[in-house]
This record gives sequence, structure tokens and C-alpha cells, in this order.
Amino acid sequence: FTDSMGAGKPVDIKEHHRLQMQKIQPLQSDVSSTSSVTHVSQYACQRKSTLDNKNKIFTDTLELLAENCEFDENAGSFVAYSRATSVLKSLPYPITGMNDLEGLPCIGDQTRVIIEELLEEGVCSKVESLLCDEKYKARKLFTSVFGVGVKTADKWYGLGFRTLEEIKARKDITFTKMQKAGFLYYEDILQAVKKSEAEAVIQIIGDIVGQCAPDAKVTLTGGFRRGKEVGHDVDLLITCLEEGNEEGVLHKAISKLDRHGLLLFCDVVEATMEKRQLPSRKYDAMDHFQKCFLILKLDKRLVNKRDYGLASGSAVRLTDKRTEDENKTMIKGWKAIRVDLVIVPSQQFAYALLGWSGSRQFERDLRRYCSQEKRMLLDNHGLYDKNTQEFLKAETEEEIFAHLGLEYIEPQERNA
Ligand code: DCT
Ligand code: MG
Repeated sequence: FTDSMGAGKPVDIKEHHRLQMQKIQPLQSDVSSTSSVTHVSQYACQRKSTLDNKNKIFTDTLELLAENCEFDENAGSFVAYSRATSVLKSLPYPITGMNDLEGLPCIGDQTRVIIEELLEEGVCSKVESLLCDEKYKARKLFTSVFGVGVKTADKWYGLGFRTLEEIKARKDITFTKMQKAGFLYYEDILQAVKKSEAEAVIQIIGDIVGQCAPDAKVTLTGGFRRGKEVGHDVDLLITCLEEGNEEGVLHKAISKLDRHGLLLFCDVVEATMEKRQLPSRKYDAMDHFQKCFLILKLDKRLVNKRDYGLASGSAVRLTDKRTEDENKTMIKGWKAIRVDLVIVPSQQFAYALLGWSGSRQFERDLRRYCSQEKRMLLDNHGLYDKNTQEFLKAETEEEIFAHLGLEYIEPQERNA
């Protein structure tokens, strides 16, 4: 429920669990054989995790606990819950008893307690109390505004605020430009971006970028590349066939978007990468590419009409198939969409594509695997082999997996 959970919306996990259990009972007979023979790696980059998650009841709970640990900067528990979540996502069978956990990596004591409670009670008391917890609810609500991180959320919570209305009404709070845009387009951004909307965005950005450099290529990454139907943003890499042609493209493209009236917000971060700098040792580090975080004004007519509950060609009519927010989008004629554009030199493209495709856990484990198992350093720019003290070139993701001695994992199987 982390994806669908609007700010502070309680989830009937008990009912969810009951339905889940009903679904999984018939499978029980072949469960033990599967779990006892399959070796599961401790690294997500050695497991296949599709979107067909057989253990959602457990992973939703553990993800929420991990999120709260991240809010608290409790790195140890965050890692423990995140790794356990990821292992469960990779299983081809649902966990139906504690025996099923035997031999699985990354399932520590705190996770076992949670799973046992879910199996016995259908609810997790920790999550139940979190969902009612004032601080958790405020953090969740405030960080749902684009541009607001945990630090700011905690500051507002400390000042006694509990709703966004209270914060917006205060004249003495100064907001960053990003936060102002976040409040302005709050409802649109809170709605998930649909695949059809992402496709319309690629079309727009592709056209504009093509006018700035003829050999420019736009590539979809992030959750949509992993096959997700919805996401919180659209992540796009821009690269040129000829190295160097990408320079200047971002600013030109942004000017064009602005002139077409498509730009609602834009924050450019200039490249900070020194050539040949060592890959980062941090598993969670951001890269040094020139990039921009923007909010695009997406004309609803450019989006596949079925996604707004309209049969193609029919007159615009409100139907109760659509949500209230979708109806508002129809009436105003456009939707604000969060887009990340990353400018990548062609030599580093494969590494950037691998890094931006995610999932976050997949990326963290890929880097951990490299340093712990291979004495190599991987980041979004390249791969450094400490054994031979050289950078390893790669033109495709397949080549990177081969450098690492890993079986290739398709993007759709990286939903770790
Ligand atoms: N990424 C990462 N480490 C981070 C943040 C991001 O490795 N701390 C990578 C992995 C995913 C990719 O960047 C894009 O990030 P998001 O858009 O946040 O993730 P997503 O998987 O695309 O999720 P969503 O579908 O919600 O957009
Ligand atoms: Mg994304």
C-alpha cells in the first residue's frame, strides 16, 4: 500500500491478508519442495523479481516499516527491512508458514517477528500503530509535496503543523521554488503517472530534443522501463550518438518547452563530474550528470483516451469509472507531470541506463555485490576494477553484467 497510499490513508491490511490467504491456499502442497531446493542469493542482482509479487501482504508491511526507519535515519533497520522485502519479492511462491523462511537470506529476527504476526493475526501491530502515529502521518503527508524532504517535514511537525492547509495559510514560512510548485500542482503530482501519459511525455521530449540535436536519442528508464503501469514520475535519459553533441541540448530543450508553454517548473543541476573520477563507494550515491527536475504541462488530448475512461471518438462526458481527480484533469484539459531528464555522454550511456532503471534495492545490491564480491566499484558513470586498476568499457547493459560475471537480468526482472 505504499504506492497507493495517499497521505495517511489507513489500509485494511486484515482484509487484504484474508483475501491473500484465500488465493494462496491451493498452492500450499508444492510450496515446501520449492522453498527447500531453491538457493536464493543475498544480492538482488542475482535474483529475478518481476512485478508478480506473491508476498505482497508481507512486503507492503515491511516496506512501510523500512520507510519509517528511513524517516528516522535508522540505517541498520532500514537496510534489514529493505533486504528482507526484496528477498520475499523474488520468491515464486507465497510464504504460508514460518518453515517457508528456512534457508532464505536476509530474514533477520525483527523481520521474522513481523512475518509471524502477519501469519497468525493477519495484521502487524507496529504498522497499525504507525498508521495512527501523528509524526508518521505528518511526515508522510508533508513529504508527499514535491520539494519537501524529511528535514523540512520534521521542522513543520515541530512547529505544530499537521495539515497542508495550515502550512499554506502561514505567511511567515518561506518556501523554495520547488516547494511552491509542489503546492501549486499538488493534486496532479500526487496522482500516479500512467504509462500512456509517460508515452505522451516521451513523444513530446523526443520531438523537442530532436530539434536541438539531430542525433539525440531519448530513452525511458525508471519504473516504466521495469514494466510498471504507473509511477511517480517519468525518468528519461538523453544522449547523442556522437560524443559531445549532447552539450547544450538541455538548455535548448528547456527554452523550447518554455516557449511552447509546456514548462510549469524546472530545476537544472549542472554536471559536476570530473573526468576519470573514481566511481563512488556509496551504494546510494547520486550521479554527476547534468540533469533537470521538471514539471511538464501535459495536454490531455495527447494521451490515449481510454486512460481517461473515454471510448475513443466519443464526446467528452464524465463517467463514474474515472476518479474525481481524473475528472478534474479532463475539465482543465491538462495534467502536471513530474519528469526527470538526464544528459548522458554516449560512452557512459550503458552505465547510466543500468543505474537509472532501478529498482533502488536492485541498484544498492548491484553496487554492494561489486565491492564485496568482485573488488570493483560501480556507479552510474562506469565500473572500476581495483584488481587491475582500470575502468571497464561497456556499450550495453549485457556487457556490464558480463564484466561482473553475473547472469543478465532483464529490466522487468529488476523489481527487487
Ligand atoms: N535511483 C537510485 N537510488 C536512489 C534514487 C533513484 O538508484 N536513491 C535510481 C533507481 C530508480 C531510478 O533511479 C529512478 O528513480 P525513481 O523515479 O525514484 O524510481 P522509480 O523506480 O522510477 O519509481 P517510480 O515508479 O515511483 O517513479
Ligand atoms: Mg521514476
